[in-house]
Amino acid sequence: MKLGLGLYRHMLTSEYYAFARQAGCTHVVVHLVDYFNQEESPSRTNQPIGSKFEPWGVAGEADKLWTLEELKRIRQEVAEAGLTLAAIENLDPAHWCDVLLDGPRRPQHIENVKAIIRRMGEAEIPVLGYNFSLGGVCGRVSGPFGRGGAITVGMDGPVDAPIPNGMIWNMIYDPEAPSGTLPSISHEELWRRLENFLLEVVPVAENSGVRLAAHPDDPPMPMMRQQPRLVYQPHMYQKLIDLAPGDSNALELCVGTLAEMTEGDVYDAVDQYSKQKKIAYIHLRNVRGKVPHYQETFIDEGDVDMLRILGILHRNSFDGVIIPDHTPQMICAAPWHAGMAHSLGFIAAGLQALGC
Ligand SMILES: [Mn+2]
Repeated sequence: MKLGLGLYRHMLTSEYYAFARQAGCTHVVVHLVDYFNQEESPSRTNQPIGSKFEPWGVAGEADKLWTLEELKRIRQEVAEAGLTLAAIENLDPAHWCDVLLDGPRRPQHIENVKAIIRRMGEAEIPVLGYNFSLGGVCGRVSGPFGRGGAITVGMDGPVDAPIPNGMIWNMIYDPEAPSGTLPSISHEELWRRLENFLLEVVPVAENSGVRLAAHPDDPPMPMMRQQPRLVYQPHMYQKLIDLAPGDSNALELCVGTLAEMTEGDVYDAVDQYSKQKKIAYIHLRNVRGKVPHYQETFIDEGDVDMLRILGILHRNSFDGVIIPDHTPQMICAAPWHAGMAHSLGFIAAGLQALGC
């Protein structure tokens, strides 16, 4: 198994790459969507939270896809820092919102995703993480929920306020949208949209040598903001896998999100999907409680025995990248760095104990 660090767009600098190396990472996962473009600079060091009703920020430009040159440059800069670029995490809503919405520009947006995948293949970036969700990562609260009062995020009850027009996946893709809200759809309709997406895009990914890696819904509620959620129980990941054959239809397995789910068992789920070689990479974070009331914690204080998770992955010969996902903010001059260094040190020790 390989130790990695997830970096937001504004963190794609030599300083952050050096930090990853110093913490023992060999790999990085990068975000090219800028979730923080409406926030003041201090909060850019945290995970994007927004608030219960406010979005993360404004999506990118609809007609400006990530270019081959840009992708190659990032991969090269990461390599020059002594690291390997393992994945890009998340598509920009500006590029594929009508795939999620089944909107009028869907054919163009499917072509956008295919173009990004082909360019990633050419740039030798092997994994694209995505989150097929209308509501996105929404409705969370933050507070001193971590050990010692460390600021972290959680959920404190369902959020049913509908999604305003012009917003998808908790970002604004059309600031000029008329007032009003997105009509609710059924779970069946959402799964139909996913199936059509996979059937069109997975073959392109196969040909490009890129794996698509699905993140489960975070928070894993059946409904959020009056819209259905896709993968909100562990067994629903199997349904996603079975929709489209091929090695490229894979998972961005988030242990924290699985632990927040109300059914199943997080150890069984990790065993089930790692045995099938369906995990492209892993988000490893801990949590206390389950939806609709849970809190993210330090990696060594939540409900999940992380060493047991690593043991299961090792037994099933998982050889991919593990990143911390999020961590609580530690009280010091560099809260994000301290939280990540703590989590990375814990994971590194776990891997060393297993002989990885
Ligand atoms: Mn995650």
